[in-house]
Amino acid sequence: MQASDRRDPVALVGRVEVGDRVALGRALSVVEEQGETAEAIEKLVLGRWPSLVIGITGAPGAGKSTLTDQLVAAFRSANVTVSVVAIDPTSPVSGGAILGDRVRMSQHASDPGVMVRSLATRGVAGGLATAVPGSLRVIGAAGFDVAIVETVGVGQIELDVAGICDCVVVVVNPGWGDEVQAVKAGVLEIADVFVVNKSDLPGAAQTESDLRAARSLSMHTSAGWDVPVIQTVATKSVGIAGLISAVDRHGEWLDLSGTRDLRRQQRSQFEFAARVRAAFAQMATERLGEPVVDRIVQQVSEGRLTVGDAVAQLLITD
Ligand SMILES: Nc1nc2c(ncn2[C@@H]2O[C@H](COP(=O)(O)OP(=O)(O)O)[C@@H](O)[C@H]2O)c(=O)[nH]1
Ligand SMILES: [Mg+2]
Repeated sequence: MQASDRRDPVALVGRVEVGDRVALGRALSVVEEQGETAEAIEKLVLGRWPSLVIGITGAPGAGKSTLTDQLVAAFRSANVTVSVVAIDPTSPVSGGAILGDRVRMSQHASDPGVMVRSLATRGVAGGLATAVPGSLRVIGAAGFDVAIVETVGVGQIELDVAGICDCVVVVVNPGWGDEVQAVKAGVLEIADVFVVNKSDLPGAAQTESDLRAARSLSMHTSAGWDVPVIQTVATKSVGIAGLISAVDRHGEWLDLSGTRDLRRQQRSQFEFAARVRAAFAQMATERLGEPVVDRIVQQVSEGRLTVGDAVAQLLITD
C-alpha cells in the first residue's frame, strides 16, 4: 500500500467509488487489518452496502465454491456485478482451500464486474464480525450490486455470517439426512434457502424430504417464510436458475413482511455488540495480561466464579 493512501483515505475511497480495482483491494486490506485508517474509511463508506448480500454456508466439500462460481456466471449473464468474499477459518496458514477457490474463480478474473476476495479469520475473536461488514460497505461503495459471502460451516462463523446476510443459503449433500439431528440446532435455524447440491449422487430425494420435514426448525417459519429446498448439480449448472429465483422470492418476502428492516437493525446491533465485546476483551487483556484473563474465564467455566464477579474483575483497574 502506498504511503499516500494511508495519509489520504478520502482519495482512496474516491478512487474506489469510480471503480479503481487497485484502490478497492487496498481499501479492503486496510479495513480487514483495522486501525485508524480503517476507521477513517468506515466514516466515508457509512451506509453503503450491496443491494443483495447472499451467504453460502455448509460443510467443507459440499460444493459451495462451485455453486458460487455458477451464481456469479448467472448474475453476470444478467449484467449484475458480483463480489465474492470467501472466508476460510480452517486454513489461515496454508490457504489451501482459498487457493482452490481462487483457481476456480479464475474464469471471471478478467471480468471487471466480478471481484473475489479471500478473508482469513486469523483466529481473532470478533475479527470476522468487524472485517466482513466493513468489507461489504467498501464493496457497496465500489458499486457492486450483489455480494456472495462463502463460509465453511464450522460453528460460530456461519452464525456470524447469518447475522449480516440478506439471504442465507445452506448447502448440504445427499446422505446428509442422517446428520440432520446432529446439526439441526445450528445450521438449520439460520437457513433461508436449502440447497441439496450433488443431487446427481444417490439419495438426493431422501435428503430433500428430510430437509422439508426439518425446516419447521427454521427461525423464519413462524414469520411466514417456508424455507425452499432446491436440488442442484453445481458442476453441471443444474438448478442454478431455481436457486436464484428462490433467493429473489426470499427478497420479496423480506420486503413484504417487513423483515428486511428488522434484519438490517439486527445487523447493526450484532456488529455493535461484536465490536464492544472485542474492545472489552482487548482492554482487559492489555491491562491484566492474557494469563490472568484466561484464569478468570477458566474459573467461570469451572463454576467457581460468577459471571458478574468475573466481569467486575476484568473491569477493575488496580
Ligand atoms: N458430483 C458432484 N460433484 C460436485 C458438485 N458440486 C461440486 N462438486 C465437487 O465437489 C468438490 C468440492 O467442491 P467445492 O466447490 O470446492 O466445495 P466447497 O468446499 O463447499 O467450496 C469438487 O471436487 C467439486 O467438483 C455436484 O453437484 N456434483
Ligand atoms: Mg470453498
